[in-house]
Amino acid sequence: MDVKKLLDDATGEISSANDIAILNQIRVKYLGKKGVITLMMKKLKELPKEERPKFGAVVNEVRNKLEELLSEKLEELKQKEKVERYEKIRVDVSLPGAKRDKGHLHILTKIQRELEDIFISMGFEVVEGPEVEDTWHNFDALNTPEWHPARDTQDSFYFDENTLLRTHTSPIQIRTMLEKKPPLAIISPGRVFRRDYDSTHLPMFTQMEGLYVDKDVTVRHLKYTLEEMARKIFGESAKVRLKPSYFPFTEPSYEVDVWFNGSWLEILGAGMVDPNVFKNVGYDPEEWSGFAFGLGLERIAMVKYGIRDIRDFVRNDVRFLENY
Ligand code: FA5
Repeated sequence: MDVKKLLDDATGEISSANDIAILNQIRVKYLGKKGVITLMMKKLKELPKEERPKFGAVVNEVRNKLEELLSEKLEELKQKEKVERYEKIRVDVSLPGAKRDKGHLHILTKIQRELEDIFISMGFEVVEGPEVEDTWHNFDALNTPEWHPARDTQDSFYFDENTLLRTHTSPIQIRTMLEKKPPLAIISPGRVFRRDYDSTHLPMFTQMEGLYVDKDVTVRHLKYTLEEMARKIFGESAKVRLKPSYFPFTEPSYEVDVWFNGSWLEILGAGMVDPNVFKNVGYDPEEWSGFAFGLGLERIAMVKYGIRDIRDFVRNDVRFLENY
């Protein structure tokens, strides 16, 4: 048996083993129960007596040497596996972190809150009402009977003959007056729906209704309230202009423009509450008077920020939304 060759072979195998499983196979091959060295020890008995001590010593030496090599290699491989494991889970703290985009309120929500603050500071209370409305609250009680042409200009989405998506926030006037005794001052923001769609009209848009009922209310109260709102939203130089208009539920009625950035722009409808509306909710028109208005929130945002196409509000394009 060429012991030197055996040692060389084994040393070569051990040094090229690159994982612990392979190293274990090598250990079994040489030192296991049926391993090369073990078998050599067994052969010892077959040798003549005088050769046994010398051969035994050589085999022992080889076994010790292999054990030493195996355990050195085992340490080395363990170390290597550890490094590899750490490498896999290593975090490079010097890399730039994952940047999360920070969201913010939608421009319309901001305008709505801004307007709410302005009117609350003037003593108005915020109320809300249903988006699915009946024709009585949306039209009839607002002095707009079925035959009235104003019903056509606010064509909407009907569920059945008497139920529709409200076309304006004005039904809130009726709901509030049926519930509260005058004097009162409310605003009511919310979604409204119409069969409209172009660069200045959406099928779903946002209005804010205002209603003030007290004794001896005049157009001057209305104009002052709207001027105050315009100055706070658009700045001290903003001016307000009332133009005669028509709504069935106000008399007289106005369309209201603001002067901003060098031009007049229409942002709302308003007027003095029609005596018939007071009668419909059981208020005595001889005793009570009031004004009402309906603002278009998208239009206010368009004027303030110079937005040309109203459809941008609902396109959900972050490149647009990011600007506000
Ligand atoms: C009304 O809706 C009345 N209810 C307003 C009112 C309330 C008058 C109380 C008197 C007393 P009008 O249809 O004009 O009026 O709409 C009011 C505002 O809503 C408009 O000035 C405009 O700013 C906005 N608006 C109307 N239609 C659309 C639309 N399709 N898309 C976006 N904004 C609209």
